[in-house]
This record gives sequence, C-alpha cells and structure tokens, in this order.
Amino acid sequence: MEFLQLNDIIKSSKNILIISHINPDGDTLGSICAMADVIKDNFHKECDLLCPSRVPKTYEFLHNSEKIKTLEEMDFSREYDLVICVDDAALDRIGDAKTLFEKAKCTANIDHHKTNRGYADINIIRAEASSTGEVLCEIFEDLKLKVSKEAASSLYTAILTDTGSFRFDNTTSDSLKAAAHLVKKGANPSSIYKKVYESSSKNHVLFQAYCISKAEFTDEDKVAYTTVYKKDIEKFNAPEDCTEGLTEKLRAIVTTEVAFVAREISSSVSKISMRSKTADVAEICAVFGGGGHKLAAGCMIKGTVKEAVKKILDEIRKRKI
Ligand SMILES: [Mn+2]
Repeated sequence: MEFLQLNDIIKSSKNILIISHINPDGDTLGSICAMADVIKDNFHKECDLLCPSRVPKTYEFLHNSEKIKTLEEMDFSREYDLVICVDDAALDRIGDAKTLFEKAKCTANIDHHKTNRGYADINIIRAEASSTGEVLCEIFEDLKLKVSKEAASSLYTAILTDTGSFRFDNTTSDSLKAAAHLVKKGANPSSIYKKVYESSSKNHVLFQAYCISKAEFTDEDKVAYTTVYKKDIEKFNAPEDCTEGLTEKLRAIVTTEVAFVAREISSSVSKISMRSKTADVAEICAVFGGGGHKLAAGCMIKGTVKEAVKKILDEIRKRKI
C-alpha cells in the first residue's frame, strides 16, 4: 500500500531530495546512493542527495557518493516536491536539514528503527528488517523496479554493515535472501568487504588499539567501556569516524554483557554508543533522548565524559544486568 503511494509520489515529483542521517553509516549512505540510482534508472529523474555530516572516506567508493551534498552546499530557500528520509529514526537525526523537510510538498520516511514514530506523510518502517537497505530491497522488488549492479552494490553495503557482516542477531533469512538477490544482480561480496573493512588507515587502527588498551571493566566484567577524548583523536590524527566498530570490539569479550563508548563532543556534551549481548540498550539510551535497536543504540548526554559514564553506569545498574 505505502509502496504504491511512494511509487506514485516519485512519479509525480519533479524534484526530489534524499537525506541520510548525521554521523552516517554504511546503511544510510548505501541506501541513499541506491535510491538515487533506482529512481534515475526507473523514473528517469536526478535526485539531490544530502548528508548532514561529512561522508566517511570508507564510503566514498559508493556509486553516487560524489553527488552527496553537505548542508553548506544546499539551497535552503528551495521547496522540494518530495523529501525522502532514509534510515532516520527521528527528525533530529537529519540535523539542520529539517528545514528542507518541513518545506517539502510531500515527505517520505523509510526506516527500520523500532523507535521511529512515523513523522512523514508516507512512512515505511520495518522494525524486523536488519537494515534500511533490506527495506529498500523489499520495496524495489515489490514494485518490480530495475536494480542496477551499482545500486545492488550500495544496497549490499547497507545490509552488510548494519548486520556486522551478517553476524548480528538482526541477520535473518530475509536479510540473507536480500543479500543473495543483490549478489545475483552484480554486487561483489569480497570486493565490498575489502572496501568497507580493510581500508582503515594506520592511525585509525592504532587509535582504536589505544582506546581498547585503556578500557574499564566493572560489575564482574559484565560491563566494558572506554572513553574517547578530542585530544586523543588529535594526537593520533584519527579520522572523524574513528570510533566506528569500537563498541563491538568490547562486546566481543566473552564476559561482556553491555559495552559502551563515551566520546567527548564538547566540554559539555558527550556521545554514547552502546552494544549488548541480550540487554535492551535502546531503552537505556531513550532515557537520554536517544534510541536505536535493542542490542545497538546511542544517545547524546549533557555533561563531561566522566559525568556521562556515571549516568550510563547508573542506568545499567538499575536494570541489574
Ligand atoms: Mn540502519
């Protein structure tokens, strides 16, 4: 039903903007890049792509990535016929791009976060899907839209990264089926794997090793966490996305139940990234206005890194993990 609505609104819209979330990952970027290809190949329309933060170098290999605009490059007086939010659990996930969303004649929201409340005119939210990439596969297949090799590679990247290379508990037969389908369409698993996971800079790896070496373990080692300060990032000359994958490394320890990384954003704001083996960390992050998935969530906390760590530990202990 919503699929047809989306199909019709794409058909009747002259100008379309597709927006990823801030601090983008492979799912949101792979999904917006694939959408642009699919809309171009099937509806013969060029879409504008917008990422409200810098695109990590790792994802520059995605087809259309060079077309992704920054907020500075956008014309904010423009009224789009259609604005599509992709993998954006809530409107604050698109940052200042909200202005363009609010001005649009019609809006769509394609996502897989269970916390997504459906803030657009057309909402396609599949909480059971591993990734937004997987949701898009379902939409494109249902609407019988042509998916090129390039779009298939972007969608494969989206599913691969959100499932942690098909290892996380969100990996279902549907995600594997979607991935198989994309490989049939020309996505190359080994080449994409190398581009995503084996292209880190030396500084990035050394920085993560440093963060792990200073990790703290509490509550009989059930809780593992580390802290990341601006000065350390500068010292290692680490890239913007230097903490990507760090929390998973702490969760990989056999005794860990809950892992988190507290990163200094400014002197009064800290960013928390949480992972767990079974506990619902989305619920903990929601206490601070954040969200995500049961086993992978995040939030921003007002306070220094030290204060943020204390607040998170308090919430974890309240739940007797
Ligand atoms: Mn996602």
